[in-house]
Amino acid sequence: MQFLARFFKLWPDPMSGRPAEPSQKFNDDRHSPQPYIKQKETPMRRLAPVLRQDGVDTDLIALIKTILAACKEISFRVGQGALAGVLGSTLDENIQGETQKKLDVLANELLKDMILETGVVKAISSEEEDNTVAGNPQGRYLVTFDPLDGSSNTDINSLIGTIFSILPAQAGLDAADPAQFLQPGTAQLAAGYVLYGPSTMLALTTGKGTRLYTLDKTYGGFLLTQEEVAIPSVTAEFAINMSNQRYWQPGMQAYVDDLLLGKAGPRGKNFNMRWIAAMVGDVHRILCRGGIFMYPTDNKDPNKPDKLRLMYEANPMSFLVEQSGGASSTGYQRIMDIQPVDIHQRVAVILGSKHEVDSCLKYHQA
Ligand code: FDP
Repeated sequence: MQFLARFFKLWPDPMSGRPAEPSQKFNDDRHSPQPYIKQKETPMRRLAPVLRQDGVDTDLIALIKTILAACKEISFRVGQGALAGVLGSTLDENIQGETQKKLDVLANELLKDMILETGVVKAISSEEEDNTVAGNPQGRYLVTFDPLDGSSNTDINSLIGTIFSILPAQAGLDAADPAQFLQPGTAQLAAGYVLYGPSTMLALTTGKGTRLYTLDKTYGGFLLTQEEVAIPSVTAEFAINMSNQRYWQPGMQAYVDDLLLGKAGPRGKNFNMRWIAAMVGDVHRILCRGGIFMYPTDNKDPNKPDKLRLMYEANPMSFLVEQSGGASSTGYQRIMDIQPVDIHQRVAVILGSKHEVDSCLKYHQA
């Protein structure tokens, strides 16, 4: 009897459709340090009416829908896994000297072709393209994207995603000129990612908050499943590749040392750690329940002090995080204020729950 009572307490109430009461297990200090946040119930709505309500331009809506059409196809192929025959590496290397995955190539081709076909895009820039690719000289938009973030996760059937950022086209610059992309993150008109996980989800902002949508595979479109993302400002969860600790700058080493000391240290509370090794997965967790994500500067390879790319990783993620009440910095500067100098530029990234990001930044000032 006791077992049955416990079982039904965890099951959603069939009458109200409300989530079941959280079990104590999920609020355990060691496993889920976040307080249980009851999400506002969100009416199921399709993407286009939500964007129209936000006052988004018709051409921009059409462009976003095209990007998502490509992502739906990527989602389908990712979901097919080994059956799709697209896993494994090609023999090519991209500009960063990384071996391209077949899925990277495929996702890149799909996005590039479909975006350029819209006619509203002046040029695209992609992680997988050495140079920008010109589109319609009269196009009003520029799109920069990482077709498949977290690509080391592809062969292990783990989280991956597509990240995109839309900028205004610049008058007076040729469609083939990469300089038109060198705009700070504050110029972004829209940014988002599509996460290929157990469900396919879209996080999107056009500057009116961040919303989450879920791909309804029965009808083939994205439905609004969280109207307003709000990152809790306080957290006890951090994400960083700890194996690089000895290569970090002293400020970052001291900050993480204090997190690890937990209750016994100056922070006076225990922290939990998560690392998905795909920025898109780690940022998604932060949008859902808070936390801090860091990929700091290190001296492991003097030619590559920073890992993540400004234009198609750090900027769009910073836009989504700031629009959810979070913060995003290199440690010394707000990421979205950086004036880019190169389309494949790399930056240090510290983003997430506002108070925790502020705490981390204090160690950088010392
Ligand atoms: P990946 O190289 O697999 O594409 O984009 C860079 C990135 O993944 C991020 O998505 C991820 O957060 C990070 O690199 C993983 O870095 P580590 O290999 O150091 O774990």
